[in-house]
Amino acid sequence: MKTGSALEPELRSHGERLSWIPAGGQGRFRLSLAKPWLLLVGIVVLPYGESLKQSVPRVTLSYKDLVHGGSVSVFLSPVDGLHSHSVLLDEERGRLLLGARDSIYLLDPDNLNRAPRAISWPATKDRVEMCKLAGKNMNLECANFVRVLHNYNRTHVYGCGTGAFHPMCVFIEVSGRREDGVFQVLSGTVESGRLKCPYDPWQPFTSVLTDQFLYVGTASDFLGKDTAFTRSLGPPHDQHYIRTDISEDYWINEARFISAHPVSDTYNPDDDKIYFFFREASREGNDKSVLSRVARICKNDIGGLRSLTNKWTTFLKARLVCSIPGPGGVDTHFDELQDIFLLPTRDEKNPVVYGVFKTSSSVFLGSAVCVYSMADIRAVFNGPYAHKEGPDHRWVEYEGRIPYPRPGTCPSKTYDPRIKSTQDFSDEVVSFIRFHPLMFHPVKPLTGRPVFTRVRVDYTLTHIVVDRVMAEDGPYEVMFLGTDAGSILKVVSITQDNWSTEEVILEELQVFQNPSAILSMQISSKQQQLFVGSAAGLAQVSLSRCHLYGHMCAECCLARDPYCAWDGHTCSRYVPASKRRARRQDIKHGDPSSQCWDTDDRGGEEKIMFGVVNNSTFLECLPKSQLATIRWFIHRQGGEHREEVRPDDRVVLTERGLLIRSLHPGDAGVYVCVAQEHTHFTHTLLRLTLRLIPFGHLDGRPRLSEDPSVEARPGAESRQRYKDYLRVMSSPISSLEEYCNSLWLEKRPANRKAGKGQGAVLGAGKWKHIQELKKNRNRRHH
Ligand SMILES: *[C@@H]1O[C@H](CO)[C@@H](O)[C@H](O)[C@H]1NC(C)=O
Ligand SMILES: *[C@@H]1O[C@H](CO)[C@@H](O)[C@H](O)[C@H]1NC(C)=O
Ligand SMILES: *[C@@H]1O[C@H](CO)[C@@H](O)[C@H](O)[C@H]1NC(C)=O
Ligand SMILES: CC(=O)N[C@H]1CO[C@H](CO)[C@@H](O)[C@@H]1O
Repeated sequence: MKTGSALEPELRSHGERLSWIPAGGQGRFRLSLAKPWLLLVGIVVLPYGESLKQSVPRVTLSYKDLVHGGSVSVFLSPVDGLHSHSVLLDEERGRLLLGARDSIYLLDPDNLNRAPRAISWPATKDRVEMCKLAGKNMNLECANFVRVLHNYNRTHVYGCGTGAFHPMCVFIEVSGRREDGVFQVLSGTVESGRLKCPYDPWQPFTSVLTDQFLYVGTASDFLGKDTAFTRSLGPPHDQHYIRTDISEDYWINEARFISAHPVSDTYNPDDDKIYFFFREASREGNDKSVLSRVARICKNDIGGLRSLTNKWTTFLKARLVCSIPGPGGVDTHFDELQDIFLLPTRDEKNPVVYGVFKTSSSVFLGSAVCVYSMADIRAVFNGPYAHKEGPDHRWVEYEGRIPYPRPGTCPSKTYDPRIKSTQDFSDEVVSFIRFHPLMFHPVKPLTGRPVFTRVRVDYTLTHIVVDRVMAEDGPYEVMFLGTDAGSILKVVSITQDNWSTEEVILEELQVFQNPSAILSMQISSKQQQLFVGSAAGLAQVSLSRCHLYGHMCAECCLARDPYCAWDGHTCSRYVPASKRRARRQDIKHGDPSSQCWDTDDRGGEEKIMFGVVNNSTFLECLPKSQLATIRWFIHRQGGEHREEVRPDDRVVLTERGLLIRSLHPGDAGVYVCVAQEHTHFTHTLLRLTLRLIPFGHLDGRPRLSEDPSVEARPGAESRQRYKDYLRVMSSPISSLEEYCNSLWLEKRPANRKAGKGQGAVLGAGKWKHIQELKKNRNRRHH
């Protein structure tokens, strides 16, 4: 499918205004949001006219926020650029191996920076020279990027690296205690890594090691053209390569391998298979496109005789579709598979398959998550085969006779004593599979459409891991999605009683100080941690940080985070088994009025600010939740009632707070900032008392707040300034106690974000600023 560039409307920025821009001059209109977070949900029109509700992350946490919240720690390499390409997490042995550039690290998964150990494994000087001569990049390509790390047996790990465009593999001995046990590369075991590891460190590829056999999907040459799915290693008596057939038109063409997983299909171990996922170039007549695939081979496939010697004889593949249905059967397709995660279920034969895809169009950028069942995948492999007359023909349904045993079936003595191995297959079966490896039907997502989509954002989703979390109202699958911009989205898809689903982005996390594309991601449900690799390093992030949602039951409830519940005192990790009652949580509706007693609206941070008549002032109020809408109320000095602040030329509502351009004496009063979320639920974030100083009174006086360091120095001078300051106020604070009290109120950690930079200077020269008492504090008065 091609996305229609003619239909693409321009995205234009109109400040904070929403504007309607004609789409492609076809009389359709589309909502353009320069600041999409102003709405709870942005509406996006897909290439074929379907509109899509797109949610906004409820909470966005910067790297600094996460560090302050004790939620992230990062392992950075002692030398430049770690390139965390491969992570081998071994929870049982309490260790984490990290494959990086020219080295392998042995880390403590509980604390990445506790006594890390490293072994150096560079490419040879000759190889680096040749790589440079071939025109490759010295820093990013001509080194040994370790991309394969698997446990081989109790004492040995098998690893491969790109070896400066000359892949190599080796056994690594890891035994004894992590701190002082054996950790060494066995240089006597170095061997060629061709067909086991890519040449190009940036090319997608996959590998899995099971029963001492290594299965790899990779490019097998320097140019990365020939791609194959192979098996190698194995017990000493059984070592030879098996690979996919080279016929590109039928088997595998310019594949980018994404993942591979051993899965049992039945209780008979002879039926055990390796399922693997990739995208590849597909030629249908003259159209060339990229399509995503699920494929499989039998674990007991030893290759055929004659035409498929040392080639798989049980290889089958099917298309994996992830699309949004559109009007008239024209769907919006997400064709390029980026990552796969298998979420285990109680039945190990039936894990849930999560896939991340992106669009192929360079105009319509978008990513989606689709979910598949193993039952649907097996049904497609049991269905009709596809048939192609020749290289220039299209695939159609095969309607001829199917040989026995059905091609793709694993040999098993249990089923037919005459067929003990794949070498017992008849020529008919072997030649059938050579030309009919593709199934006619595609595999469609469970719900008929993606469970999550992100379109028209300036990043794509590239990685996924999923955790199943037990909450008060049932189990939830929480997705952690890595992006090429270095952020992580934590998403939950919630199914309502009427079967409609709602996608909620609980958090958007910046896990690195200098964001760059995420290269690897691993989850440890046991440790409640996520390991995220990038070119910069390896980050360890907790799956939840309930305390950051706020102090109130309502804030905890509104968060709708299945990991968190209100325990009567704080928002904390929800443990389903715990006997503690009065755990308050409502993931399905996020409705505090059904869960919380503290919903009466008397809370909120309190502050005092001073403004100068005829000058501008800025009252900052940032909700923790980006889904909240803010309303301002004022109780004027001497006024009877509180009224809602109405914006006009002088009073501007911005997304960070209220800007009053030229203060009138009548502007004095108590300003109340109220957040509204979940349709009706409101709570007060801030009560700000604005007092006014008549213009001109400060002239000729010392400038009190220009240099806080001077003010902080205790001494007679600053005390004098403080007294001066009190004197010039039109409504001076009556006592020192009151002054101190107001400072104390300002410093309360009630709302960290709202407290940050309050009274912030707006474009310094442009708006002359309020002299704020806060900066004028003098510790000696406390
Ligand atoms: C593990 O494999 C290595 C490499 O083949 C071998 O040298 C070693 O003896 C094996 N160890 C055990 C415990 O089997
Ligand atoms: C299902 O219920 C939700 C609220 O619980 C509502 O917003 C939605 O419109 C309903 N969907 C359908 C198809 O009735
Ligand atoms: C504020 O400005 C207005 C006109 O711009 C002027 O008439 C008034 O005197 C000023 N008020 C003060 C207190 O300076
Ligand atoms: C007291 C005070 O801050 N006055 C300022 C008000 O704004 C004008 C210009 O915008 C400044 O010149 C004053 O110093």
